[in-house]
Amino acid sequence: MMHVACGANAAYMPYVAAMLHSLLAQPRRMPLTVHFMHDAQLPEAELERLREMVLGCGAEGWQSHCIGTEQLQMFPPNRRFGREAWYRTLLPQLLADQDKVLYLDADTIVRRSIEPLWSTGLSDVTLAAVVNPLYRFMDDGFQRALGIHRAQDYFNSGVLLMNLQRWRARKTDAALQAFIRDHAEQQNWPDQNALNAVLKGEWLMLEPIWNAQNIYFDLPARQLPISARQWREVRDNPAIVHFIAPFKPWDYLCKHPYRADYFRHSAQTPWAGHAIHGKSMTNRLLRLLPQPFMWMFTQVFLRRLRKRFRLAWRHRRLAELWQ
Ligand SMILES: [Mn+2]
Repeated sequence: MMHVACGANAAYMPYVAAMLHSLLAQPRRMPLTVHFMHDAQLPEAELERLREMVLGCGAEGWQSHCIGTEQLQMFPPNRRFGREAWYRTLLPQLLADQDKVLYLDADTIVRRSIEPLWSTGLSDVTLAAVVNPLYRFMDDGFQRALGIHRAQDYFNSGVLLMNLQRWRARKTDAALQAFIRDHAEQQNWPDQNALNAVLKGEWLMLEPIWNAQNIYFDLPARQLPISARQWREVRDNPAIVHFIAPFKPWDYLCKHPYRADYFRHSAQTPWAGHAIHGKSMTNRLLRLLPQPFMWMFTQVFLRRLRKRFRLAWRHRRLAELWQ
């Protein structure tokens, strides 16, 4: 039995449904159980809709796990990420009878059978994951603070093949709690940084096709810590596409090469036809720019501009006070 876990809040139900639809649309020989993590705020009817869809799509098993606030208490709040980001770290406890689980973020789409991934050997590692390279304009100081000095030593936590038995045996929960306690400050990627810090040297590097992050489509091979062969494969035929920030398929500004895959699956879920975000006049113009420029423009340039305006405005106020 393959065990696949994911989680969502009410706002993310349409997206996690599309992900699960894509997962169940792939050919497979092994039976599969879906583990869905949510909180008590999720309406019962929404949960039931997802359960019906998953079983209707042919999953052999369905288990929902309601996460109580007490289970999330130790996790610090974050400006960008909800506490749902920490759900994946609860899997070793939640699936106490299982040895292995494949965790998938709600913002992924599966395009090929996951059976080769599922059968990856994990005998000497706590998990398997794909490298998360950084763009050049990003500050990698946070990685050095975590004790990570090479680009290929930092993994993305959106797709995790977890060795639950080893996690429990090596008391990874305790190590994670200690890290969180000692690093209460805001982290750019909270759960991902914690996992990378705690599992240094304890994880197996997967082929990039299993977690095709935007950067693999944005940059040439020579700027990435992967081979030319891996670069071609991940772009031509990714097995799991991961729609990283800032633009998700449901954002008007998204120009991801595999965006259509998301909509093809979304259209076959009970949440079909959900709203597209950010269809404003400014964004209509912005969308004409090539994607990396759009990215830079909204994430770096606009922010700086806003900051400058706010400062200028404050200076004026001060000047007025002096008069
Ligand atoms: Mn994600």
